[in-house]
Amino acid sequence: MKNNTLIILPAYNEELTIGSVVALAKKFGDVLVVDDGSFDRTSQIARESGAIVLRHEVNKGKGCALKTGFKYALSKGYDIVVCLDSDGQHNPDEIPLLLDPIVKGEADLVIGSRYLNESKKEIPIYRRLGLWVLNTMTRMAASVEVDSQSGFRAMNRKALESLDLSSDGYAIETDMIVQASERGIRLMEVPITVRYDVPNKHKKNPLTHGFGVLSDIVSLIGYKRPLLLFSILGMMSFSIAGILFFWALKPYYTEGRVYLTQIIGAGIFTIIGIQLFVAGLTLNVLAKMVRE
Ligand SMILES: Nc1nc2c(ncn2[C@@H]2O[C@H](COP(=O)(O)OP(=O)(O)O)[C@@H](O)[C@H]2O)c(=O)[nH]1
Ligand SMILES: [Mg+2]
Repeated sequence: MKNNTLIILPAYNEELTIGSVVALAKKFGDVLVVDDGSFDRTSQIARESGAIVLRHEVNKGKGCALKTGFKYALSKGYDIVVCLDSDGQHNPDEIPLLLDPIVKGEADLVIGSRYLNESKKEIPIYRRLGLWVLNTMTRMAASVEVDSQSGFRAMNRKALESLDLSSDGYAIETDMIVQASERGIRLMEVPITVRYDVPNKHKKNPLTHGFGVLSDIVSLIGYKRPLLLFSILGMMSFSIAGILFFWALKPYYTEGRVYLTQIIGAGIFTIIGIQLFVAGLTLNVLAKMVRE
């Protein structure tokens, strides 16, 4: 091992960009490409460019690829890991920006953020909306406001050792933040740039990607803070009940009658709301018992 830094590049069918990302990244440490069952020449080009390559025979997801990388870093004794996307959206020349606070001992986990500079203007509008939802959900789960979906990150060994990540897909980004906030890992953000003019910048359709991450984050919140999640769902149910109730009563003053269907609807949503609250309370007690 010549370096104490391992740069981990999760890659799925990135033959167009992997070579240049590896070439630029290797100035800053050893480079590990985790080829996650690509069916193009990702592994071959990564190896030719000077990266260590680990390959999953079948596609297991970005989170799983990162975990393979983290395990490798721990087993080989690296002090620092950096993760970035291998599709060319992140600029490897910005790696030192993320390393700096770690080397200086100011943070354990550094996240490259698109929101701290002009970079956020580059984010397409439809993505901004989705990112806002995911950032808000992450804030609910971890009580920190960050660019939660950014894959450009650096971590020291302390952070690496204390994370025990369960997510296999893109939700790993939020999972890391939630655990960091629970385990006393010092988190910091630094501004980075993100390019949106690269060929295969998104592997997945934005809608399925967004909803996939959202449902994973909701289950993370359900697991970490069940009372919060179920209270919100309960309140939503009560709000619907309230609207139906007013709708049902409206004709009472003018015509002296009420809408029966809306009354029944309001009753059903009230019952659902109460059940959600009870479920939240029960799960909260269970979650506490499990943690103790
Ligand atoms: N290992 C692995 N990497 C993946 C997978 N899906 C995406 N990636 C990598 O994760 C990074 C980000 O994925 P991308 O689809 O560009 O995410 P987006 O830019 O947020 O839409 C890229 O480097 C991809 O090659 C996967 O299933 N496995
Ligand atoms: Mg991308």
